[in-house]
Amino acid sequence: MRKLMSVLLVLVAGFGFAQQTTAPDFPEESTSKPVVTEEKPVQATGSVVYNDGKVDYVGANAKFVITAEDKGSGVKAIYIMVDNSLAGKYADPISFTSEGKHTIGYRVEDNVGNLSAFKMYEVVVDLSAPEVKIASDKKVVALGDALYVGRGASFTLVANDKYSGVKMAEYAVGEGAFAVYNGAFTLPDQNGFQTIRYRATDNVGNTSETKTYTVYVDLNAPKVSLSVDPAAFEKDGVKYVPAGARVSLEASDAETAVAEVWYSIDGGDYLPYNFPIVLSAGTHTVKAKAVDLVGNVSEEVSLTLVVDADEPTGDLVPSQK
Ligand SMILES: [Ca+2]
Ligand SMILES: [Ca+2]
Ligand SMILES: [Ca+2]
Repeated sequence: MRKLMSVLLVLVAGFGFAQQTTAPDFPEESTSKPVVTEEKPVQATGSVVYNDGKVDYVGANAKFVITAEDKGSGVKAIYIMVDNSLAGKYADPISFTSEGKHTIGYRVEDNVGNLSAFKMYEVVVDLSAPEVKIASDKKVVALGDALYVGRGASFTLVANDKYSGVKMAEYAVGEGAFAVYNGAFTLPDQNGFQTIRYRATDNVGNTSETKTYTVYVDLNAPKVSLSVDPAAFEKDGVKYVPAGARVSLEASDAETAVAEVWYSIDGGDYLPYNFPIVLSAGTHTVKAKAVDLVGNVSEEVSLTLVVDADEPTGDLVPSQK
């Protein structure tokens, strides 16, 4: 008993457990050792096992089986420590209920009292699926409950996993089947609501809930028009207006809204439009374009007017009749 107590003290000191009071046997190493079988004496079963080159990762329901052999007298017992607590003789497969890193220490005794070296097995239990997010390279605008994006937008998935790491992300467009995500993807060139479903799976097989992302693809630029008040008088294809006439720009967008309206006079720089434009006398060309909330730019429209500021003249000519 005295010997056993000193063994326990050594062990407790060795593993840094000062509060262990009722520890079971965990004998010291001795010569003429039994061996734990193979390179990996602790085998995980009941789950996908992923090794990142350093440590095993397992999913839910994993159990750990320890096997040992002895050439002479035969294996008497395998002594184990689970998560650094003495756990007595190994009998049934070991399991863990909490996520994160766990350890199984073990030592084998043969039937004549020889002990193997103490070995430690580390495993990370991963019970949670990756988090996955979707993003677009183009501006996505929220209007009411809906999201809108312009022509040519591409989408990326970003997945993160706490323990075993992301094995893959997948996505499906519309009613299509899931495909493995390999980089940015685009949606079909169809105006209207489109749906992307996406999910991610970690290296031990935890798959996230499938998320749905619905976005309105706005392929259409705003419509923009120019008008003048008072209305032009047209003669021989030329539009005449009086001095002080005001040129107005109107723009509308069927899907989202107009974000910006621009105008240019006589080929000058485009300027933001705020108020109706009053032109000086002579011939002028006003051009306009508009941009919707998701960046679609309209075609340019133009209006050429002659501002007739000259008062008419009249002579009274006596009639010969
Ligand atoms: Ca032996
Ligand atoms: Ca995970
Ligand atoms: Ca639009």
